[in-house]
Amino acid sequence: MLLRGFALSMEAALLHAVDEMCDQAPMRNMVTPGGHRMSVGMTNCGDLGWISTPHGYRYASKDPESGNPWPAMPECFLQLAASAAQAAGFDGFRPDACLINCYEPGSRLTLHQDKNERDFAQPIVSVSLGMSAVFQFGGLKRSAPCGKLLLEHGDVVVWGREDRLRFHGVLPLKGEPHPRLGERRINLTFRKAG
Ligand code: MD6
Ligand code: FE
Repeated sequence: MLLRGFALSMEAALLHAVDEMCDQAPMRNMVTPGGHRMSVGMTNCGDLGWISTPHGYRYASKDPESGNPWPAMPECFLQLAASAAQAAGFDGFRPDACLINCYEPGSRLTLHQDKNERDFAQPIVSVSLGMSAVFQFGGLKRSAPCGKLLLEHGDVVVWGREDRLRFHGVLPLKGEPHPRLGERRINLTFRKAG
């Protein structure tokens, strides 16, 4: 379910929290099991953080760069994730992981499924900030045709139930820089991973 502009009223608090988080656990370009450096910068907050390593994808309770636990999930993140999930019909969503993606010109995320979480009955809440991006959503097989959706600053998407394992990706940024974030798109994805 797409909730257009759902995060707009919390913009200032969200961006402030992202800045603080990146001071504690800086954005980095992780390496995939295939040996490629990802073009999207990533960091995490919450009890668990999603990481890619040359050995695979997984959730980890510590930032492998520093050995420290990931920064705590800010209260405004928890509130936004729970209220968006509720608006999409998922009561009681309490994420334990938030992956923060940062796109710059040329960054893209190839088609993938989110399947490192324990319980696929739990939704994923995805918040877009900054520059717009075209989000591709496909089917349950990589080869299925993709629909396209323009996600703009403040939009929130809730993924769940029969759509939870759809392939999806993000095309390179185009369009106008964002007044506050410049040529960047920040995406927050909230999950109950553990
Ligand atoms: C992004 N989002 O929008 C990347 N995954 O930058 C995702 O990969 C994603 O938005 C699972 C569920 C929702 C998402
Ligand atoms: Fe994903």
